[in-house]
Amino acid sequence: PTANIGVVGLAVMGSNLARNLASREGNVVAVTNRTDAKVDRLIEDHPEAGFVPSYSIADFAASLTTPRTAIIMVKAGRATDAVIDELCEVFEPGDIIVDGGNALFTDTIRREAAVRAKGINFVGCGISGGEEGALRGPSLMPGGSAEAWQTLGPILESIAAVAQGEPCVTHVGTDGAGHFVKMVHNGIEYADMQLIAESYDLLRRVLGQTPEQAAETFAEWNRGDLESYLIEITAEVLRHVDADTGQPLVDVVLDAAGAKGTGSWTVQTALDLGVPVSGIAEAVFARSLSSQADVRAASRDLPGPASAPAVDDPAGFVEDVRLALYASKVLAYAQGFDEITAGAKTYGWQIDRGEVARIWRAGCIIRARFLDRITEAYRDQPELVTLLTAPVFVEVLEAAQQAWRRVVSVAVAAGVPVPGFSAALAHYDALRSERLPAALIQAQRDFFGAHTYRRTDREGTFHTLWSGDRSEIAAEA
Ligand code: 2AM
Repeated sequence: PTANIGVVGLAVMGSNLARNLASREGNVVAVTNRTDAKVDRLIEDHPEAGFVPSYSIADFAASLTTPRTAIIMVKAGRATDAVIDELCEVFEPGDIIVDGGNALFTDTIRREAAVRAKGINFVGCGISGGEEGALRGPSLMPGGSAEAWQTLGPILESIAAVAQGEPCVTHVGTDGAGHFVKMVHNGIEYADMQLIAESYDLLRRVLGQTPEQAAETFAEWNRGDLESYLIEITAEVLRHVDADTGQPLVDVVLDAAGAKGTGSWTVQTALDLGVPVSGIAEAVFARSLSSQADVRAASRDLPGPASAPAVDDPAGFVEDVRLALYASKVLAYAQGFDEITAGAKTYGWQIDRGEVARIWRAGCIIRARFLDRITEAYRDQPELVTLLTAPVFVEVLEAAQQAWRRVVSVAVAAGVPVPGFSAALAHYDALRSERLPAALIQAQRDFFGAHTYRRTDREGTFHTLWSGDRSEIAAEA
């Protein structure tokens, strides 16, 4: 055996990850794939990598030094289970199987338990950054045991993206913690993209900016607090002209957004955990709505406002939109971190949220200057209840909240949908409220279903005899 790390599954992501591994000092990389041709192709195209090829799982296992460490890069779902089963046949106790696919964290929890029962380590590892990230340095979110991290950690540190001298990888937590955090990362990505899209829509529909002018606005924003990969590529996309028609590309792309499901997982999981991630949910729903061609066609002639309100100070409005975007983004990230907090509690993970923000600073789609502030906020206050009250974000919200309200008001008056901005603002105002109308909802529930309520002034659980004399009785908790 000569290889210290192996990759099973040599489609684009797997090949790129294998090449990344091979390019780092000290790694010798074993590779295999169900279809032999992909192995041959990789070896042929990249002789410099010094790969150790195998054409069976048994030979692959034999080519690895112990503890054997293999990263599975196959299609999430049944293929992953099939490859895990094959590896378990030939691996020995103490060896390490890593799933680098986009697995649902509950699958990872199930697989980890099954593989651990055989004495083999199983690590679900979220990998973000797409094909380019896999090749040049992704953000890596491994779960699994501390024992597996001992061996795997240095290997993953060698290939991860680097932010301010630190590799974008940490041992997130046990079993499915890594895939859970990767899922939330993707949910936040949906929210971030939706908020940028709403900003763009306002610039065009309220101010009448051309895509080129909007590109300038985003490029300008990218020089300040909002500096991020997504803002940067937004400017590039908006500037791009379609070769066929000479039109801005954004005007010829069909306005129906696709999704691969990880955003939905984030929201479904949040519903199960009872965590309001309305910013992420609105982003997922906005994509669904965009793809409802029949409902949109049927609704096109519904009445809207007669005229859009005139904006007397266009530059002021642009700055308002920037602040609304920033504030909404703070809310969306706070919601994502709330979900991580709740997930950690429910599944028994010790997740250092500052570390999570730290490893998202490079390599992944949501990389941004902003994540430095989240990292620092959690470093200063590791037990922070909500990101919103970190001094750095209080300052942002203070500076932005009036502008945020103006933007939502103008959008509503103009009939331009801003589900992300307005959901974030509603969340913010609900959290600020001393009293919520939840009191009325509890009383209604008690009325029709005897669901009982608690009181602000006394301990205990109570029920009003709504269909009797309407006196109050103590109820069983
Ligand atoms: P293939 O090249 O033989 O199709 C992405 O599709 C990767 O997952 C490919 O490397 C593919 O192998 C692999 N894959 C898909 N289903 C698989 C399975 N059931 N067993 C092993 N590998 C599989």
